[in-house]
Amino acid sequence: MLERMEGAENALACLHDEDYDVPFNTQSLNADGLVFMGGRQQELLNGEWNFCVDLLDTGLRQKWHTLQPEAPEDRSEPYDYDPYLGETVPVPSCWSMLKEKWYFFEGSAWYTRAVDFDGLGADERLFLRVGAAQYDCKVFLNGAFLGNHYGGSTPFNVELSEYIKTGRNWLMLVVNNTRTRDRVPMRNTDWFNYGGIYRDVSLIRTPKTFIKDLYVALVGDDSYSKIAIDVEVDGETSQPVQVAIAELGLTCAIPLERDGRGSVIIEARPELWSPESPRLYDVEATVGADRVRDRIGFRQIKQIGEQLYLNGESLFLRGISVHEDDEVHGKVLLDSDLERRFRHAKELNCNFMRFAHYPHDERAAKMADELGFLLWEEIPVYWAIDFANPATLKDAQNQLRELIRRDRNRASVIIWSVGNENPDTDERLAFMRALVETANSMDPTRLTSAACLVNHAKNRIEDRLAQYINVIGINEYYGWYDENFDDLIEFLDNSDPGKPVVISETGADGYIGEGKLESGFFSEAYMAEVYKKQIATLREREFVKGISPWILYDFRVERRQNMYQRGWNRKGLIASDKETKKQAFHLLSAFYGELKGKA
Ligand code: GCB
Repeated sequence: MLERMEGAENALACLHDEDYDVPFNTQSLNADGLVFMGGRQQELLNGEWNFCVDLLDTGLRQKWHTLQPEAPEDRSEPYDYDPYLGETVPVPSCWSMLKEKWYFFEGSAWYTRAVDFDGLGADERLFLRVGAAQYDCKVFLNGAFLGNHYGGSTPFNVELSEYIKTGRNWLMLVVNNTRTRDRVPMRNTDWFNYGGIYRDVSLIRTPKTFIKDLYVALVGDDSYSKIAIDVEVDGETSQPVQVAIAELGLTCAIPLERDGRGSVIIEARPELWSPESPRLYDVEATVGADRVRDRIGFRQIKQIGEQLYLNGESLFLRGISVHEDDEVHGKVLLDSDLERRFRHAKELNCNFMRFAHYPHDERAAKMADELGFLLWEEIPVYWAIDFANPATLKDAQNQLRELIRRDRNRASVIIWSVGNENPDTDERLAFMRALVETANSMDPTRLTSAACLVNHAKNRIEDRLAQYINVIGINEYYGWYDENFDDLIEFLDNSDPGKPVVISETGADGYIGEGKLESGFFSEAYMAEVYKKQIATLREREFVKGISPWILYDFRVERRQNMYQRGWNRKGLIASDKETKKQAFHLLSAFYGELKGKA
């Protein structure tokens, strides 16, 4: 617990201390702390929280977390904010969407709420889980600093067991969305920098000894008859972990090493998961009083030369890219929004989606598992990351590990992407290789990729990272940023990638609102023309094993302000209302329909 200095002493010290945030910028909450969630009860802490924007970080300077919840008239000193009284906001939400004056706000904001707790049993532990807070989140309970998390799109846990009291507790989260050069993403992006706690916050009770991680996957050769199960247990036990897949008539006991980890490979013949037949199995694991569950599909994804195979059958990815963005809710993803996203992807005849440019809500991959979509998941290593900075690598690696731990039981996820449009420098190569190694070591059952830039100097596919990844993503905008469309033909002719290429982006802006144009850049007609040409050209190329055009819906962004954009990227096949389809939607749907018919 950080001591609070009294009155004038504190008021003065906090004005002169520019290292006020050093004790709190610990990045201490990381992937190693994640608690496996499948089948666990959560007590949601969503709802109204006290709230205050804090542009100058006055709160950390004055140590607002140490303020007692006294009545205003009982205070022994003046203070500049009262965490216990005043304005409230809903959690989850993005503050940018709540008030016009907060729209562009970037800085810290304080969230405070009471947690009335009925006590912890003798054999219990308690964890706080935050689904996502953009970008940096510091956690305080009853005045004690419990840790700090970096990364705006992945979940994190904090153990509260030693700090929670029976009765009333005060939980404070300080969330900061300042864009800086060393973060992941860095300060320049082509999507909106929403701020806030925008996914669920909850409490989780576990037994003293609990299953911290469970990873189940089909492995081995083409007989599709081996399932690997890895478990990790936190706490003392001499018992093995029992795992059952009832529908396969399978049970096994996994003995644990000293570090609490154990693994087995068992013989099994599951029906394979695929987009056409998204078969999932209930998997249950128990140790002592702890029990977790997951619904898991078994499938094999493989890259050989320029080919992709799903369960041994050659695969073409009929995809679409999608952001997590909404006109009204910002980054908060409603179930109805998610359902609509998949409905539109089905209408497009897709079997694949690229979740750009950061980890999406975990419900999305679960739904893809159920509905039968293949996914590309990604971390926001976007554009000019500070590749030479070890702290930046640590942050990127942590986000990747959190994502993989969160989603590696999802059959839908076939690709981990480690970045987007990064320049081919030595520093970037070392940085990205480290990420690829992390992905491969945590999850050898999936492919790696990155959305690479066109090598404009040579107009061909050439990127040193290509030798380390399985699938070469290429973002190409021939017909838009590269106005000479025929250069695409030359680009493809010049290339000999030796690996499958997924056109991870292509497209054009098409504005269909008031004042729309009938032809030329930003017109719907021009956008459709680009799609026609792209489709006609890309379909002819053997090494192109998938396409995920940019993008399903128009999305909000600060950096685009011409009169057809007005703060929006208009490359959506559907406008920002998520209803109005542009011509290009129908073109892509017809093309994918034809491919689907042939498959
Ligand atoms: C890109 C980026 C994407 C942008 C898109 C565009 O290459 O990867 O984030 O939004 O182009 O519209 O320019």
